[in-house]
Amino acid sequence: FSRARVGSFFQEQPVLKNPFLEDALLRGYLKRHLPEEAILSDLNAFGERVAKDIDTWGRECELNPPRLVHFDPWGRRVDHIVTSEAWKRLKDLSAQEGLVAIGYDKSFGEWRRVYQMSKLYIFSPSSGLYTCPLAMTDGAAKVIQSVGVSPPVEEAYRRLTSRQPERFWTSGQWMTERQGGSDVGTGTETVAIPQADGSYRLHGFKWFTSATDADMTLTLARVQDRSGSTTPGSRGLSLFYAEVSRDEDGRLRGIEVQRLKDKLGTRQMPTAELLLDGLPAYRLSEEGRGVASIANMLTITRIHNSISAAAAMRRQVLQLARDYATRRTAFGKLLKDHPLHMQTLARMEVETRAAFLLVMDVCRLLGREESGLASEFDRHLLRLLTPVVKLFTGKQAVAVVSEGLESFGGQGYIEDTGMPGILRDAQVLSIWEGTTNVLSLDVLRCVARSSGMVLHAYFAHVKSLLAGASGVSSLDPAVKAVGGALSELEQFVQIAASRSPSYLELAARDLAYSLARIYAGALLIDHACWKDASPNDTYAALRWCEQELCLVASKQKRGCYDSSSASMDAALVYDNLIQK
Ligand code: UCC
Repeated sequence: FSRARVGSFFQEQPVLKNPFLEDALLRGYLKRHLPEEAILSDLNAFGERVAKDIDTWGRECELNPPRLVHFDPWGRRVDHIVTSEAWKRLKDLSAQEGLVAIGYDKSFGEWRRVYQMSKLYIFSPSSGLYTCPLAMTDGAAKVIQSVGVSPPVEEAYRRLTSRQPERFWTSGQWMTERQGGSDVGTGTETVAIPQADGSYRLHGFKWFTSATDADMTLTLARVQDRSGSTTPGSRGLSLFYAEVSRDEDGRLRGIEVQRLKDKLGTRQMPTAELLLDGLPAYRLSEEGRGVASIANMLTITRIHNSISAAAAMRRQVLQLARDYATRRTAFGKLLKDHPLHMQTLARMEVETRAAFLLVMDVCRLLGREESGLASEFDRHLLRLLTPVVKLFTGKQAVAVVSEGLESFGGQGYIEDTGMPGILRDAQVLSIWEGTTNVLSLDVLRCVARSSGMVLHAYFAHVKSLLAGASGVSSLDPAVKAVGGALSELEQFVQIAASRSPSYLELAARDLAYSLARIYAGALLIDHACWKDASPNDTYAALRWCEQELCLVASKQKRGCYDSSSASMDAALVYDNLIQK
């Protein structure tokens, strides 16, 4: 008998280094827009913590997912969601590092959101999905701010934006019910029964409530009148605030946790089905203004979603794949010396840069709005770009992270490297907080509601970014490409304005993608014109602008949005059924 020989070669694993120091674009962007020493050194120190400690905590959350304990040993219903120690540490860390608070700190002026989101960008891939409760916490603080920081939510606002771990609260966002996650207006069945003291009791079933261990929540319900009737549709929905608390017997007040969801990814985070059985709540919006009032929360969570998307791409490409390429030898040389491998990583890098600049621009606009500096023009841009950037980066993240896994060969497919989890988690980014199609339709709606003013602001801003690059000969091909695509888009809009709503609906997704690609091109060009820009910035802009930027124009020419397309699409999808 002898032991099998296992050989002496073991591949070195990729090493996570300080994600702030490793990110040339992040540092360049901040140096350009926010060159405050205190902020840069805070981000540097935080990046060090992420690489040294926090990444391990995030991994621990994946390895020890939450579980639900329904009953105590003596049979009493307790509904305890048991989370890992690391998940709890991440809550304290989030308060200490001001991951929500910075966004509400007026001392950082119009750049408060860029600072906050830069920190979240560094944190996100190591956060064990703690960024999800933070997104909802931030969104809840924003909603409270918009309805007024006064009782009964004054204390909640202070806690949501606190830097003290013992005071810090997180919030849930319980919107989704059984009848649907997208069509909230039709699908919400939860009723709110008025109480003598002006508060309400909520009764209903929430089908998908993320980070259910939150301290409070915002949710939608229909107020019942004296006869027990409610108003159907969106016009019947109001916004409610409720605290998650326990009674003297340790039972959740007015809530039963039915079960935790068994999800493809984001398993670090407790997502539950909740029966609301008399949950005490306060109405925050006027009656019937629930959707409009919670829209502020959706704006914030969609921006967080976009940051997580850009961060997932950055971690795979810059942090891990490029480090691995300096360690792994195949066919006689390191991966970094194979030009085809470098081409693949460079393409991912270009996608990541575009995503980063798109998201940061939305954060810049949000910061301007919140500090009172936004023009009408800025507000229109923010409204249009929020869904565009969310839907676009969500799709990019899935593609780039998937490609990133391949750059590790078979190891990218091995569970305990931690990499498959990044792909699983990325997949949710295009689904929650509004799917790609729902957000494409949101783009159409905001165009219609603003009588086209959001597009007017968009065209004007892209033109001003391009004007800044005139005379920079190295960028000429990119400037021409974006300028040409913008003219095509303007023509498309003129033609589409006279067509039926169904024509626009078929064009909605391509329109959103065109808006994103053109805008990203303009931002990459703008960044490459900055005085301290590098040749790599120029190269990234040129490469991005080589692709088809205005999809919607070429598809329109091919008749893709004509009414015959809709029936042919359906016939193709149901091909075998029609033949029967
Ligand atoms: O809860 C979920 C899981 C939590 C996970 C959290 C993760 C956070 C990310 C973490 C990163 C790591 S998922 C649930 C997500 N659900 C959605 O996102 C809903 C998707 N559906 C939509 O967005 C739809 O477009 C609806 C529900 C908004 C459509 O409803 P309506 O009633 O048909 O909407 P209307 O009629 O278009 O708009 C009603 C009002 C209007 O205001 P007024 O009446 O003043 O004109 C709109 O202008 O709401 C306003 N409004 C908006 N305002 C609607 N959408 C928006 C918007 N996006 N921005 C501003």
